[in-house]
Amino acid sequence: MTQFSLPLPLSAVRLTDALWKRENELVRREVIPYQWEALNDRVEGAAPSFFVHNMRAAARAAAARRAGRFVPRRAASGMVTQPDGQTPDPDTFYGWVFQDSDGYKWIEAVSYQLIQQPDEQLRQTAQQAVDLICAAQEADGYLDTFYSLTDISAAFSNLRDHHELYCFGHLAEAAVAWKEATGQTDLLDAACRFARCISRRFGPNLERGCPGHEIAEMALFRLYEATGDTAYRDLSCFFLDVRGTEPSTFALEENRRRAGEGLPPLPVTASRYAYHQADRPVRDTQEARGHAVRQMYLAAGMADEARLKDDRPMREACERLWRSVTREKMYVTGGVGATHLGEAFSLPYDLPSDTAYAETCAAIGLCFFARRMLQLNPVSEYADVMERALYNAVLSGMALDGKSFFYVNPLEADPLYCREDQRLSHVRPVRQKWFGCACCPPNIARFLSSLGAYAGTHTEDTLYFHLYIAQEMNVSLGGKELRLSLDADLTESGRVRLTVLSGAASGTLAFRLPGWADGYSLNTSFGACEPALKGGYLYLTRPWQKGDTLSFDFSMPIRLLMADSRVRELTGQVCFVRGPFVFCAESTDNGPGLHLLRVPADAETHAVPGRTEMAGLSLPSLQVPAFRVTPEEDGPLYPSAAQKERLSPVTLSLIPYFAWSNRGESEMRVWLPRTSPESSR
Ligand code: FUB
Ligand code: ZN
Repeated sequence: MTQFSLPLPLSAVRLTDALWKRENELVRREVIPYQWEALNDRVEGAAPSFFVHNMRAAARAAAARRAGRFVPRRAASGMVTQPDGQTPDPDTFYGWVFQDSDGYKWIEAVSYQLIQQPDEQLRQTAQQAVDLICAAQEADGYLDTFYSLTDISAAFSNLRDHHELYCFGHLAEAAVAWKEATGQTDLLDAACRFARCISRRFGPNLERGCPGHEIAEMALFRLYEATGDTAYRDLSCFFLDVRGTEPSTFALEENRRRAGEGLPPLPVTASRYAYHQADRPVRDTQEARGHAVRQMYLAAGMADEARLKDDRPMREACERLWRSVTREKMYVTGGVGATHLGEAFSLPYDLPSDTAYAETCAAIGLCFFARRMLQLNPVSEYADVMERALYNAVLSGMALDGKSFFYVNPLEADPLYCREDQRLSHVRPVRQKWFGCACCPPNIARFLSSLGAYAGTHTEDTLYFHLYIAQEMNVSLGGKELRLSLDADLTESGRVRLTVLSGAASGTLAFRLPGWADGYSLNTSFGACEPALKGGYLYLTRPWQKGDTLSFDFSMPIRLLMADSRVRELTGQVCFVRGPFVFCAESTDNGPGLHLLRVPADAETHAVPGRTEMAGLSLPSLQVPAFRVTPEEDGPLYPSAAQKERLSPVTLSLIPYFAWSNRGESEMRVWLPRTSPESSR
């Protein structure tokens, strides 16, 4: 059996990184308390969540059913904002069908924080949520407030659209994390009861069905790895195996609903369900398609299956999916999902900057997928992409003060057009406090709180450093314990220093040679050594002991990138990157009309790195000699192409993309037009 690597447990890692420690603490200090208020609908001016409301109502309904009392069917209310003076009905379900998942993600985030730092008050607050969830569980283990409060007899009748299995997945993720953090099994028992309830209905000799919005797949594998109960693994394999097979389970359930309404059946061919990644068996996947978050979560589940079952065809499908995403459908920021129509992947190379969707959750999903690909095969490309998404498309999702969030992460925004142009109605040029559909904010909270589990993975005798996030860690190498310190600050430079703080062990430390580095130098306390290079990792095998140090200096040049010539929207445009950071221009620094800026082809050689302060954080910045076009007043709309643009020299100030829109409303552009060779100066 191939030896695959596992993430370091969060309890073994302590972040010390200037950027990520701050973000982690921001989540703990600002985001988690704020989100608890949001889940309780106590944030003025923010869209209500209804998580606590729905759970309380479902707990009453479940108690009534347990006591044998009749609970009438009720209509749900789609109301997500409360008109003045209107009090929600205490027994009505409000919001989206997946509202439960917001609270589950919050508990998961709290759990990761508690693992890193015990906090009795926070634990007690989270316990309130856990108790509420347990009380809302039906006697048979079913747990979904939408159906509990509307028509429980219709449970599992619309897996395609109604997210019960999605909510289950988030519950299971939260439950495992809560158990790891507190040692308590209350939520885990609830998740396992719900899993058993699902597996009494769906399975090889039972009803065919699979999640309309994936996540249950990876969550069931996690439940299996946490409990050792193979039933959860097998249920996940069943969901993966049945997906995309004929006749389509989504079509069959739709026809059952149609029959109830006296409507004729629709064709039952799977090909209708590409949006749900269910148009073909998952092992035949050729391309990333449909809803981007669903596709990324499915990919993560597939990669888990490939690891846990050593399933070659599944692994090859993951590799094809990876290539499709990262070679054809990913923004330079690591954002994925180019169209707001269905929050979905678009055609290959269709990557518009201003109408981009690039949902924060989808970038998080790409990180889930990348980490799992690294577990299967430590190849630096996976870590390069994970890092790109993390430092750019994920981090942009949260304001520097942790108080507001982006759902959509465009690469170009003009507040005027965002307001006036209906085609951009999905793009917000400033982060929002909360959303009626609030999937992203708690997802960032749980992901950033668990970051320690993404930087490194290990096998019995090898520790892989995938991300250079400064941290201290306890690891076992060849059965012996080591305490290590990794020092790095990628906002400054590519210098990375590893120190053995205590212990002695023999084995391999494998360091990623980052894609952004031109080369590296290595100094060690134990003399010259020549690491072996494989798959973009530098392998050093030796006996390690207290006091050993090694320092890599990965060069971190400023680079000017252009897009593949098949990306229609980016013809003639360039962007700046340095290390893991993609840079952008804001009108706050560069004046309005960013499209009038012109970047010379040799700009990278003249660009100068610097620092800028924002919200108490010192960030990297770039100063770049460039030009600005002066438009022809009263000129024709379409002058002769022989006419040269009138250019004036300017110095561009660029900031990291993730930090845009932290100083009030501003125009922003990642991709900037190049000067044409004929331009006059
Ligand atoms: O459907 C649940 C979540 O809400 C999805 O992951 C997001 O894309 C949003 O639709
Ligand atoms: Zn989201």
